[in-house]
Amino acid sequence: MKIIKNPTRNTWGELTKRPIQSYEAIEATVKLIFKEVAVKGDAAICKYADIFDGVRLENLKVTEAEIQEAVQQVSTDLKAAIQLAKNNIERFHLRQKSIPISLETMPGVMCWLEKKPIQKVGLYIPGGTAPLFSTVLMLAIPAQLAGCTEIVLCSPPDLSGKINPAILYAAHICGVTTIIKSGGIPAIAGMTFGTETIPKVYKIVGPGNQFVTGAKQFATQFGTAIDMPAGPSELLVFADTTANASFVAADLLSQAEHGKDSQVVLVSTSVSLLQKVIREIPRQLAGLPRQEIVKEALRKARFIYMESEIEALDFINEYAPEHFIICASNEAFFIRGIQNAGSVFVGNYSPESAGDYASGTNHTLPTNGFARNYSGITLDSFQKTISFQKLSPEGILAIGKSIEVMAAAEGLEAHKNAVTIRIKALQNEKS
Ligand code: HSO
Ligand code: ZN
Repeated sequence: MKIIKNPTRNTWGELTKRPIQSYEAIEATVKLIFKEVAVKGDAAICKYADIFDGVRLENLKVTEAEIQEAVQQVSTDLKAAIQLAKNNIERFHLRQKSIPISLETMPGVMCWLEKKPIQKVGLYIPGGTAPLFSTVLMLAIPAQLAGCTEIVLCSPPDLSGKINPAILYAAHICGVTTIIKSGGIPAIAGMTFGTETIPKVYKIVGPGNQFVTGAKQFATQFGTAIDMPAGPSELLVFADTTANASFVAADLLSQAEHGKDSQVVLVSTSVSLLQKVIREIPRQLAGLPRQEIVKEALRKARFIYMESEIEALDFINEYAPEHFIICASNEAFFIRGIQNAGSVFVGNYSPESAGDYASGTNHTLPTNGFARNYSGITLDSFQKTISFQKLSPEGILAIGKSIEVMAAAEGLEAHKNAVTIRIKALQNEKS
């Protein structure tokens, strides 16, 4: 773990690159599985559960009995913790309900917007080494608050054909309507086309590996919306001498334990802080169970010294981190200046874990530089905005002439006529 000092701007492109695989490598597999699921439905889903998850499924859809069994299995402690997190996430996402917007742009011309839920949504919860039931909360809570009527959840089963009880419990208390034992490309294909058991959805959200991400991107060709092109999780910390090196090391490790492909970056205006963190990491690492994963992820870690805060901020905006922790005396400068980040954690007592689980913000966030042009999940991710208008006779008379002139200038006579016919009718009524 070496310190990169004052990297020149022409090296930033390389320094901000993420360690990810290209879509081309998996494209053929994605296409093949989509085709099979479209034609054979459940049979294809079960075939791939056998191949990828090593399990012969008796039932694709989780039964009520399985849910009740899971409810029994989750400890009282965990239920209470989930409840606290759920309350905060619910309250913060409920606050995101926007005030209705309406405006009479001219006398008699009333315009307004209404938000409507995306009726059918699909939530993807990855399998793998950590059962991410917290992600169920992050997706299902806003979906339910938005008013989605069909909330489908897909997650891969384990070798005994079961989904982790905490995932089932979280889905159960957050209003998920159908839980399907399917993961990876087949699950995304299933929700895209619909099968005998899997409902077809209009939008698919949630994290996943490169296969899931590739499949989600492919799904858009069939009219399914997706949240964002997700990639491996990442964290960038800016820390100066006011930061606590042990806290910073702990945060970097918390991100690194997600997966071998996770990336952590520390940017600092203090060489001594960087050195302290680098010394602290192995100490804390020694006590962690997921050492192999962390060590591999740390190989791609970056420790960067920047002389100036302005340069540091420019670099951070170019990197566009999924998570950005600010531990600096001049925190207001970074809060004001950050343009590209998924979620920002301010001060020494705001670990990423707070947002990952329980503070109330969402942890489904843009990675791989997509924080430049995408937002994380919010209530809006589960709704559309419909515009409305109502014109009175006074209104059509007020803007009619302009519409006629514009329509004529575009050579669209029928458009013009739709107005002229009304104006004439109103004039006839008067006379
Ligand atoms: N850091 C992950 C979310 C997560 N962490 C779930 C723990 N559980 C992506 O924001
Ligand atoms: Zn995390």
